[in-house]
Amino acid sequence: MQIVVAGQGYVGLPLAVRAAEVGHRVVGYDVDPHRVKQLAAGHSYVEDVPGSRLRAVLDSGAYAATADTSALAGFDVAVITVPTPLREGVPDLTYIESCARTLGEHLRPGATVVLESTTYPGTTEELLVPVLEQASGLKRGVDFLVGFSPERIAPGNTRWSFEGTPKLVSGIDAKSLEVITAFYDGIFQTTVPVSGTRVAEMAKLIENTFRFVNISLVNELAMLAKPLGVNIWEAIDAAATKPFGFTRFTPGPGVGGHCLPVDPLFLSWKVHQELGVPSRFVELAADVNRRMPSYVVQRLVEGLEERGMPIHGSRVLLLGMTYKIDAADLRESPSARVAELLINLGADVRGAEPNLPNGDDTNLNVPLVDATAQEIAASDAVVLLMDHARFDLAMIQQNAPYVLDCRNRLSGPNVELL
Ligand code: SAJ
Repeated sequence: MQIVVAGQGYVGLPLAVRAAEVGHRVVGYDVDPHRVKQLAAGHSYVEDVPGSRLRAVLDSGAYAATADTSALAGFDVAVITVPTPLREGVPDLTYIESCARTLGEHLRPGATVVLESTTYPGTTEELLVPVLEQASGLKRGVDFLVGFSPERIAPGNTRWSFEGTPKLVSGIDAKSLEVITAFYDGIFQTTVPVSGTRVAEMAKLIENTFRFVNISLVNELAMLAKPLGVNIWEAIDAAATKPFGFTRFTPGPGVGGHCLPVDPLFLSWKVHQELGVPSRFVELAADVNRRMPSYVVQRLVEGLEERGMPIHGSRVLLLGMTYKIDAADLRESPSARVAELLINLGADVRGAEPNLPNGDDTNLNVPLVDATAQEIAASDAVVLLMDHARFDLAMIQQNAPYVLDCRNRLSGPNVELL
């Protein structure tokens, strides 16, 4: 079939390439001409899509990247994978709206549109469908089909492949569900049809709110365990021996990325808008997770003071500036917040991030250095924020005068655990 995937980011590009690999003719549409140029040249900027796979579907002619809307004509299925950011706590659906308008102008009878962007329950039927009808003059369910299917991209997750991750599918009516299920059956090993788009929209928010709240739980317990004289890491490991009814999460310097700090707030915003009541779990979890960078800094200040050093003027090396272990993504990184707080206290802060070659245009607020033995030995304190596989942990442990370990990877007289 003729497929359009609108938005060629970390969600859209893997879907577009996979759809091309299974035999569809795919147009990867993006409004960013720089991205389109990179894709057309066979350069993948998505870590889970190797350049070799992109070039293979380009060379076969099964995939083409474009910013030209005329290339959207005649699609059988269009999938919307555009960003849905929060702006001061309010969901910004303008990308969905403008994309729907563009697709609507090319919508023809018999075609199908699927929304994958994470959003609050009701978006598909209250926003997407009316815009498609208005732009096309066609009628939902009669002339065209619509549904929602949340993305479950897990950047860097080697255990679950893109096509091996079960895919929730939904439609505004039975025919939409049938066609959308058949489309995704050709791409994913397992599809899971649900009764309506609101269920699918809500399921996605439940998935990430579950993580967000449970990470905040262990973060709060980490802050409470230390004054209670309990090693939270050992206690969590012990709890994790329970073979049922427990999911293991670990404390850290905060919750970053483009999913977890954002998705749950879509839910709390919608609940507040529609029902006028707070989502207390989400708001409390956000508060606890937002406090973790300050807690890391507080522990570092205390650790340096115990060693007779004021934070002001101390040389601090932060290990791991990206938001997630072994990821090359800085979005909402708690490490950047830790750096900002330390700079405000007058510390001399450097960062080591092996997943971003030094000198990368990262807009980071600290200079990037290599985590060499010399650099580590010359620091007054080292903070292990992300235990990237590229770090030589033994060397760090041997050379650091004092390490605040936020990942429970080191041990020794010079090491303190978060
Ligand atoms: N984090 C903790 N403690 C934990 C787990 C995570 O502090 O126990 C922190 C991480 O350091 C990071 C943040 O939370 O800063 C988010 O981590 P994440 O493992 O949830 O990774 P993400 O943000 O890439 O989440 C994505 C999500 N995928 C989708 O939304 C489709 C999430 O649902 C996946 O579970 C996750 O990938 C994954 O498992 O890789």
